[in-house]
Amino acid sequence: MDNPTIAAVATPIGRGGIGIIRISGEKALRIAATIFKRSRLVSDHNADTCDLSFARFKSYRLYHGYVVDPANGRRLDEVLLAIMKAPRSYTGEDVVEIQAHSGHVVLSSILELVLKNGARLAEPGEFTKRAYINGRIDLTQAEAVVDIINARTNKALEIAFTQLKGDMRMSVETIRDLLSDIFAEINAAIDFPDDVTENLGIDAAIKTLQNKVVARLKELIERYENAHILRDGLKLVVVGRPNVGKSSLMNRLLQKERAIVTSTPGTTRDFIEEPLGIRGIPVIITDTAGLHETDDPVEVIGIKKTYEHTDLSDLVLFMLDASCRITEEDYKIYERISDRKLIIVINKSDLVDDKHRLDMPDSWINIPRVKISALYNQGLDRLKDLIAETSLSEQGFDIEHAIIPNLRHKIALERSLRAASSAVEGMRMRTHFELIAIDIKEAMDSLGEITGVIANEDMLDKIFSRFCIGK
Ligand SMILES: Nc1nc2c(ncn2[C@@H]2O[C@H](COP(=O)(O)OP(=O)(O)O)[C@@H](O)[C@H]2O)c(=O)[nH]1
Ligand SMILES: [Mg+2]
Repeated sequence: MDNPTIAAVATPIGRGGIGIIRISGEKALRIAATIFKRSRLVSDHNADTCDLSFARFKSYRLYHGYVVDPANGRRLDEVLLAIMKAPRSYTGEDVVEIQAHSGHVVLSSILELVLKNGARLAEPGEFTKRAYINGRIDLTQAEAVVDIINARTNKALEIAFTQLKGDMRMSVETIRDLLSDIFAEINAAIDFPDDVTENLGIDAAIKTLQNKVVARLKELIERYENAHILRDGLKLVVVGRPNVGKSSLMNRLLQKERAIVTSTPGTTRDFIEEPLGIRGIPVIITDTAGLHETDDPVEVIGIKKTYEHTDLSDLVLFMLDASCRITEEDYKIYERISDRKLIIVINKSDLVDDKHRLDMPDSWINIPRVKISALYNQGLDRLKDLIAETSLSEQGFDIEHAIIPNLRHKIALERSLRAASSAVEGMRMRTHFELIAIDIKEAMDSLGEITGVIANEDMLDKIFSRFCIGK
């Protein structure tokens, strides 16, 4: 059979209130009927049990009973069985969920029994992949499922939920439909080149392309640029010479002693990464080895890694020490990171009085800066505001329209935009309709990759490999 019935434990492994085993496919109901005995009297634990033929299961019903190994009649657990018949289920196939007690042994033995009776173990994301293949959801919605599971802030969750509702799909499909209409017109023009209304039609098509396709694509791409960190997280790196207080700041922000703080320079030799939320933005913060000239081979590696991190970061906190002058090392560090988005963090401000000003070169004037004391927890709120302001652009985040493309969508949108722009250019120049048609098709297909009407195995593997087993 080319579409086997699949099963997996759908809840995290470990001890807990309930654990769920999910089964999906043609044989799901049959398997359930084989290993499940329904209780006659719900309230009585020693109640009689009875068989229930799979044909008598009703959709959207919960059945109370026992998982019983048909080979020896042994009861494995007392469970609730949830039945969701095709096509109105998560996967679009018959789905059975066995709600058992959650414990490693009980769940694995029930799963084993299910597998012995005709299912095979599901791959990560396979339930959701089936939902996509059966047309229950499109690819953007499948991706949203992972995003919801991985969401670290309320905003990330909101973006994911908007996408799960299908808002991303709708906006992409609307653009694709427009392109599709134009594609049909162009093809008609290819077939009937002498049509007198041709010029009129082309001008209208140019207008539609510009106002409703190109403009909308640009807007979506901009949304990615402006707000993708709300969904993907902000990569924040703290750099500075040894002993300025980088690890102290990291610990303050995390509100725990994560990094070792000492008065001996060179304590942090490796980088430390931790997730946290700042003003609703999911952040990955990296504490790094102090940057300075050194012969210590471990430190040299640490410093090389620090720069690898800053090169990949969205925002760098460049830390200085308020209590001493800017040093040669500070300048060298600045040279190396000046192309990044920066905030100057002047630490140890508790050691100087309020009026004290650190002498900085003119070229640093326009860099946002904040005075803090990591030791005494001062200025941290201002720093957090600044991080949020600097990393989100003016337009920022429009709560009403939480449609934010992910990187995969953005790349496809850009390809579509290039092709659509080229089509506009071609129409203006009245180039061959055949060439224009190729561009329009390319613009359509790129959008099709976002929703998955056009997909290849590689792309699907990449998307579904992000899932966990049982989802
Ligand atoms: N007075 C003062 N000392 C600080 C402050 N932040 C850190 N320190 C001290 O500076 C030393 C080096 O701190 P650490 O966080 O390890 O610096 P790193 O090498 O940049 O990671 C430690 O003794 C800290 O207690 C601050 O805001 N004020
Ligand atoms: Mg340190």
